[in-house]
Amino acid sequence: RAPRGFALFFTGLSGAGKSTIAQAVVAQLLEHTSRAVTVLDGDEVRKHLSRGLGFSREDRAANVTRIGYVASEIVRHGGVAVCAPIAPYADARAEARGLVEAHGDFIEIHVSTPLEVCEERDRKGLYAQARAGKIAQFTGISDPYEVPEQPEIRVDGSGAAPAVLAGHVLGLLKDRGLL
Ligand code: GGZ
Repeated sequence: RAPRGFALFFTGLSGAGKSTIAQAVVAQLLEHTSRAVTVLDGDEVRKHLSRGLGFSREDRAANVTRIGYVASEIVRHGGVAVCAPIAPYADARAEARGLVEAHGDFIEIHVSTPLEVCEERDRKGLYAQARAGKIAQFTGISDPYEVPEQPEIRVDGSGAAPAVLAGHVLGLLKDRGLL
């Protein structure tokens, strides 16, 4: 029988390091499993699955629910789904969790890099644009981020190298018998 699938659901601010840490996790995962690992990359998701959606509360919820649905299908077939949206609203995260948990484990990873660090780095210049009012509803500046109260694990992107943080995530997966 196929092993139980699981979803890794990274959530956190823009620039927190979600994608970078997710990539490091995938690299380490592939050394430990022969299972299919599918990354639902944020840019790709908004280009295809969620094309046309913006950043209103409703659109963000729709985006996160779609990601949760695709992840649930992957998990249903025993695969590993890796998702890394901002997912700022607790209710949308809970909905994604519910979809996945019908078929396997949902591991919520809060990438808790402080806003000041994300804004200071400002790798894409988006925070400066948000401060200047050129981007509306920007998470952390002019739009909320509801901090996860009970994620399976919290990692601070400013606390250690991505590979080290990824190692913490792998450790959790081993503890849970998923690897
Ligand atoms: C937040 C925005 C916004 C607004 C564009 N607020 O750092 P990035 O650029 O590459 O990642 C951010 C991405 C967020 O999309 P998500 O699909 O992850 O968001 S959500 O889960 O809330 O649906 C950022 C860019 O899109 N971006 N405008 N207003 N991030």
